[in-house]
Amino acid sequence: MSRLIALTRPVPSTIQDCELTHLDRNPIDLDRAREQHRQYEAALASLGCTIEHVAAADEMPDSVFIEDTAVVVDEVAVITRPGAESRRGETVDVANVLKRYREVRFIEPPATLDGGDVLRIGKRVFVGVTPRSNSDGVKQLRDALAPFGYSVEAVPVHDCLHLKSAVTQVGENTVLINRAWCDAFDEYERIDVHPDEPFAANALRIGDAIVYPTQFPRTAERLWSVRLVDAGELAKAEGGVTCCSVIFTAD
Ligand code: CIR
Repeated sequence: MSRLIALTRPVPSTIQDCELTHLDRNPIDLDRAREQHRQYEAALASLGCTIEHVAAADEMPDSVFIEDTAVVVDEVAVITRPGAESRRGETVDVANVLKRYREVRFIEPPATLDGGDVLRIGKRVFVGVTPRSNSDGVKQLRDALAPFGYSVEAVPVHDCLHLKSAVTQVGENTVLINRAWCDAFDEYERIDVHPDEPFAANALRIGDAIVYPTQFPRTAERLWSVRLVDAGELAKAEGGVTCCSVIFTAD
């Protein structure tokens, strides 16, 4: 029987120096951030994931946001080339771990790609073209995944960090979306975030459960099978619930 693996990476002591694009810098309580990260891992474990840690990287302030470093499907792992130069080194250790589970491909310059811009729904892979992920990144991801029957489509997104800041999958055919940032996905059933909660579209679906931040109670009311986690400290670093793990199946 196949297992669900969740790769995670510890909150680095330097997280205060993280990249910020749409938020002002606010003090991050390191102990609280680490406790919240532990709770997040516990939630994933309770939903059936085996947690596998990639070694901590204190010299890389955004390394906890491991989602951005890899796109993993059943057949292959694609190691990204993050759009923020400060984040490029994060991929090395992640690639070394993923090599144990998958054939590995690499996104090469001049392409950039952040995993946060990649939303896979079945065999369709949507990629937000943002300051972090360029059209070469979309093309290289397409070249890597097309042989396995995936379609890779660019999606316009604006005013937010990543595609998955604006839209995530919450049901077989259902997405949670902030249409002010991404007005697409009309072939899916769309649940809108509550107008007072623009940052609320980032949800992590595991099986039929939805791991979801406590910070967005009004949008949470529109969802089901919600497993709430307090991710307030990591949110100050512009991270959501999808970005702290890379989840895939293994034998
Ligand atoms: C960054 O700007 O790269 C980090 N401070 C936050 C990355 C969040 N990643 C994600 O949502 N996939």
